[in-house]
Amino acid sequence: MDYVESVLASLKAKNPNEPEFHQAATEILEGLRPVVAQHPEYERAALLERFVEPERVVMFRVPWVDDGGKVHVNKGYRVQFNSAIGPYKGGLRFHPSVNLSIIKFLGLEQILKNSLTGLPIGGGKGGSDFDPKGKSDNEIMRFCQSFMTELFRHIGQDTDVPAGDIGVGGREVGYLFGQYKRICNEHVGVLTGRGIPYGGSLVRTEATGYGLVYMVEEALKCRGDSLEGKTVVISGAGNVAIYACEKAQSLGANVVAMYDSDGYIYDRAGIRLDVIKQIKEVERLRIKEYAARVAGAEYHEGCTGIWTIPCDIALPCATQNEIDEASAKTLVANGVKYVGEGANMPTTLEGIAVFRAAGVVFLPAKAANAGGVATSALEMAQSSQRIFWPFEKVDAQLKQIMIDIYHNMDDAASRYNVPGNYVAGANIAGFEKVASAMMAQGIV
Ligand code: NDP
Ligand code: 2IT
Repeated sequence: MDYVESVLASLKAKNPNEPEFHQAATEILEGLRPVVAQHPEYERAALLERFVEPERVVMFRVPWVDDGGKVHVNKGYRVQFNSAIGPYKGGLRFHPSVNLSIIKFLGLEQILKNSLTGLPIGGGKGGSDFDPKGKSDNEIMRFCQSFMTELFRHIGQDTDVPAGDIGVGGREVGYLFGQYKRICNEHVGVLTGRGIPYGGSLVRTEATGYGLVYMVEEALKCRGDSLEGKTVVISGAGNVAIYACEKAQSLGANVVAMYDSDGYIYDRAGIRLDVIKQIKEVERLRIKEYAARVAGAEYHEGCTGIWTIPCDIALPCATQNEIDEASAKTLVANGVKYVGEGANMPTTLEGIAVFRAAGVVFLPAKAANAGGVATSALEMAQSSQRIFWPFEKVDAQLKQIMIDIYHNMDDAASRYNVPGNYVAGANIAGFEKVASAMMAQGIV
């Protein structure tokens, strides 16, 4: 058993029933094998064992009262995974599927993603099994207030800075920030994704989706191609999906399909994003509504059918494991050339193997969706300087960061003799900085 295998075996034995965490750790550590081989000192320092063990895990009760006066109890989590290169940074996810395994996989990914941005942010993630769907504004507010009434003692602008993720957008960040400020009496950048009037950054709303498309654009450009005229399928209809669609369309692509967790819409004429925004951002309805409002659009129940639609570029932007081996094979058979992961770990390990074998340009999540957290770090910079940058300045920085990440992972893959393997390249490029910071800081 080599070092990587023994760390993975021990991780699985010590953390049973955490399949998503095992999956993320396997993908990461397998890619780091050549780095570990060049650095025998890492094994003596138990660097990988420390890397996969969170510095701190906080789990708490979140009681709240619904509009009818009934009390509910949810689980709250914050995993403070790694602070070697900066304060813990990462989103909060509110979704009924949330458990410790999911928060730990997201936190582990976040360490390397945040390192790839080139900005000084460590890795963390949190959330709750609370389901925001169908809740009134007041219920959402009371839940957020209760969640923050415990979380506040664990976070801080120089300690841990949460943000949004699935089920946590501008509205939720607003309620969370209001309660933090009320308890701590501090108006500081303790959360990112805040509204513009109270310290948010322009472009943060668009950043993950825009950043994803900036990276796809760079990958195309390096191969003498562009987005112009390309057929694109995007899964999800939330924050990441909507702004990926907006940027892809503005660069000349034809986005033909999107979904929510009930089913997908297929509109050969090109998605009407104004209609999607109205349905999803304003009215908070189901995507099915799109077919009722746009002539010629089809609605199909269920999600996986979206991957049977022929496309040049697939952008999974909903959730983990949405593209399995079978869907990957269908995409390849239908001629997909590029896959850019907007969601975190949307492709299974078997699906990634299919894309690699077929020579698909595969841009892994921790690189491709890093634009969101990168812009969060730009929000932190503005908050601490108490200044406010214009849209164009933040957008230009975001674009440059995405281009740099692309070339850093491409270079790392080549340096370690796996050219074009961006899964390994992103893991290596992200890990190098974290590893040297951890080694320099001693056994902590
Ligand atoms: P949103 O809550 O805004 O949107 C999520 C979308 O995905 C919704 O359309 C939702 O459908 C769908 N979805 C969620 N869970 C499932 C599921 N189990 N099956 C099918 N569809 C599902 O979240 P975001 O857009 O912010 O996040 C999407 C992904 O991007 C996540 O993986 C997140 O971790 C990742 N990400 C987000 C960043 C950000 O800045 N927001 C940054 C980097 C990554 P429905 O409404 O029906 O549930
Ligand atoms: O997965 C992610 O990178 C996010 N949800 C964004 C985290 C952040 O701190 O902006």
